Amino acid sequence: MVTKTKTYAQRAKDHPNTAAKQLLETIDRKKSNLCVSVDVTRKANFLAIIDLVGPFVCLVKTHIDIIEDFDHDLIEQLQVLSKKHDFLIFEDRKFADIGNTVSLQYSSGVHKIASWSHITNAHPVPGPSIITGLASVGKSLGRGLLLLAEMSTKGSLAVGSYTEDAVKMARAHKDFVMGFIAQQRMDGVGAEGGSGTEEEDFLILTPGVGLDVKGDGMGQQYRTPREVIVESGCDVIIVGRGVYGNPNALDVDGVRRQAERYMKEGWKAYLERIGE
Ligand code: 5FU
Repeated sequence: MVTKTKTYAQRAKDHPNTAAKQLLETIDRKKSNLCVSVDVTRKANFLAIIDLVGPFVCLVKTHIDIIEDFDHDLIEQLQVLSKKHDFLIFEDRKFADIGNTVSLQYSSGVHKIASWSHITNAHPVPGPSIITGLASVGKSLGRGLLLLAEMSTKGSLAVGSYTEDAVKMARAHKDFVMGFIAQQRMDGVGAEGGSGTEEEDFLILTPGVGLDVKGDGMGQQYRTPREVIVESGCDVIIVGRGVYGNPNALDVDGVRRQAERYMKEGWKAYLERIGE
C-alpha cells in the first residue's frame, strides 16, 4: 500500500484536499500524529486541557455539544489556542441525517461548526447525500470530511459490506472526503482487484487508543499506538481519557506528561512503519 510507507511530508506535498494537506503538514512540522480528544463539560477545563496538550498535538478533537457553559468566546479562545500551538480542530459531530438537515446542523444552530472546525465526520448510513449536503457548506471553506467506516466499540455494526460501501462512497467524493475514522488502513477495502489506487490517499484517524488500560467498562476498546500505527497502518492516534485522566481533578503535570508520552509513542511507531 502506497500510503503506508510514504512519509507524512511526501503525502502532504501531493494531497488534493486542503484540510488533509494542512493536517499532514502540521503532523510533519510538529512531529506529532497525536490527536487529543477533549471530552469535558466545562469551558474552563476544556480550554485548560487544550492549552496543556497543545504543544504535543497535531489535532484537537471536540464534542462541542457536551459543554454546559458554551459561548462564542469559547470558540474564539479555541481558535487562539489553535494558532498559538499550531494544531487543527476536529469536531467529532458524527452527522447522520439527510443532506438538507446535516447542511443546517453543520452551518447553523448554536455551534456553527463549519465556521471553526477544519475537520468533521459523518456516518455513511444515509448514503451519498450526507456527503453532498455537508460539502455544500464545507467545501468552499476548505474543510475536510471523515467517514466513519469502522468504530472502536465492542459489537460495532460498522463492519464488512458496510465498511466497504463507506469506502466506495468516499472514493466517489474525494474532493471533500479526506479519510476515515477506522481501525485499519482502507486501501484495499471494496476495491476491484484487491488494492486501492495509486493516487488515492485517505487519512485514517483512529480512536480507541490507550497505553495503560484495555477498555472503559462502557464498550470502548483500547489498542496501543504501535498496534494502531504499525500493525494496522493508521495515520493519527486519537486519545482522550488516557491523556487527561479525571477532568474534575486535573493533574496539570500529569496531563502534560501523558500528552508527551503518547506523542512520542505515536511518532516512534510511525518511524518504525516507514522503516526509519
Ligand atoms: F468514532 C469513534 C469511535 O469509533 N470510537 C471513539 O472512541 C469515536 N470515538 C471518540 O473518541 C469518542 O467519542 C471519544 O470522544 C474519543 C475516545 O475517547 P477515550 O477517552 O480515549 O476513550
